[in-house]
Amino acid sequence: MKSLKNKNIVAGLSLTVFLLVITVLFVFGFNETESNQIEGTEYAQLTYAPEVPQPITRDHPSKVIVNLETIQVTGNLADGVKYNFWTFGGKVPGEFIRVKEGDIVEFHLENSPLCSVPHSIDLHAVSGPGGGASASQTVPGHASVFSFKAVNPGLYIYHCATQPVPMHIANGMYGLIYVQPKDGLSPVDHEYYIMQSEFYTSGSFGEQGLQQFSLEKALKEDPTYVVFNGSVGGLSNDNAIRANVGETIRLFVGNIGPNLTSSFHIIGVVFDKVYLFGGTNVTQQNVQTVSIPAGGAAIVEFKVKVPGTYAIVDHSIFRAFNKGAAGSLVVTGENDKEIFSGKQADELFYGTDLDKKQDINSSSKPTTSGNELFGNSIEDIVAAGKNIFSTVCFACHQPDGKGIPNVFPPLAGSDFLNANKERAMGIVLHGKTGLVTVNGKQFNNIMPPQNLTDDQIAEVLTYVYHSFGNSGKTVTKEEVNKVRNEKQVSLK
Ligand code: HEC
Ligand SMILES: [Cu+2]
Repeated sequence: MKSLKNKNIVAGLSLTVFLLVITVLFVFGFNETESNQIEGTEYAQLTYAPEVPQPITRDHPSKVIVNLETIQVTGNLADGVKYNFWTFGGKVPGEFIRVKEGDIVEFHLENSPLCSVPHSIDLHAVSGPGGGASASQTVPGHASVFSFKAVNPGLYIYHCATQPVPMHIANGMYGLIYVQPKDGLSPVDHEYYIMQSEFYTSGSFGEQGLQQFSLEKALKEDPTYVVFNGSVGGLSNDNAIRANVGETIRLFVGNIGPNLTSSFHIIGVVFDKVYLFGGTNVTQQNVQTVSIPAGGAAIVEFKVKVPGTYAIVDHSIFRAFNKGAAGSLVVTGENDKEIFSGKQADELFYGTDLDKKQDINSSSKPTTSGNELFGNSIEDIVAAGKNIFSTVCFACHQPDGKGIPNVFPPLAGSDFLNANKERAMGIVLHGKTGLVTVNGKQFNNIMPPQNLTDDQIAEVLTYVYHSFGNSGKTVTKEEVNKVRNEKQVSLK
């Protein structure tokens, strides 16, 4: 009797515990698996830089099919500079892939029958050996399929992982995949895709024609080109990103390298929020420059406040001015003079301590002039001018006189220069701003007045006219002196 009663109690108790466990499982466990349940199948939207696929609005994970084709194409690395790019989707950088945290991604890597070598993909968003590399090795004319779960949200690089891997990467095989966090990100007015990368070419910067990959330069980590979105100008003019005053912008920025770390910066913009390394936390607010490692990414957000063209650069600044790492953000709309006044005055300034100033000047000015080191023959004048050119002018107009597309006009074969020698003297004497058209290309930049003597200006211009395929004119110091005085008279 007693034992029977005990048995009943035990049975009753276990039933209660059982029901409790079921309830707990139901309330917490089952509900949770419901919101994580894969529902439906869809094709990923893919976009070319600088576009980013629309935010994903569904509130559940799905099976997402990605079709990405590897294909080799010959394209422009810079004006007149050709390169045989190896690509994901036909362009550099490869197409932007957007999926959502928890999605099952069914990846189809299709290697074009026109390719000469096998390709594959390593997605940094994948948890698994090689990031998909061995599962996706694909010979030309084949397609490989593998699946992965987008477990970790964030912004990730993808790249080819076929031997020799560095060469496949250096030839253009990379892009970005964004695994949108479950809860999404705050809405913004524009999202854009920017990828920084390096090219190592057999010829020097700007050398025309088809360029070969240079293993030697790649090993020295000495790129010929550092570019945004695949080429010099890949993020400028028609390829620039755009917004209106008052709008918010989110940039998904990748840096594949293959060697260098990027010091990503927009001149005249402070990043309101930075998701460093492309992770999911806002790691800092109010940031000027973001460091992006090779094979890494970052997300930056900011609001544009006044109109104008903003230069997007790698602040390792020689890369921006001399290797192509410059793009633009064009902002249109109403000005706000309180945020930024623009130039309010340009007044004469005579210096605070004239003696000191002269000292500084004389030590920084080129010391060579026809009177000192050289004689008076045309060869001597040209030689003296060459010295001045390679101390002063070369920094902007480049040692070969070809300038930099969109930034510094060429002196080599310049129709503008050759047309009018007095005008050229005036420019070296007084500087030049505003629009100028040289050989059909427009420039709108600033050349500061060059603090040179009449002798030196005569020499450097004679050198320039006798070099770089120019018209062979000679400029004398008397002519320069005349232009100098005319200008002074006309100023009064
Ligand atoms: C700090 C950079 C810089 C330096 C240094 C410089 N220039 Fe320029 N130069 C420019 C820019 C920028 C322009 C175009 C200005 C514009 O857009 O209005 C220009 C324009 C010119 C032009 C007219 C356009 C053309 O291509 O024919 C001449 C000629 C010229 N420079 C000669 C020289 C000479 C000679 C020197 C050296 C004594 C020199 N510059 C030094 C930046 C520079
Ligand atoms: Cu490849």
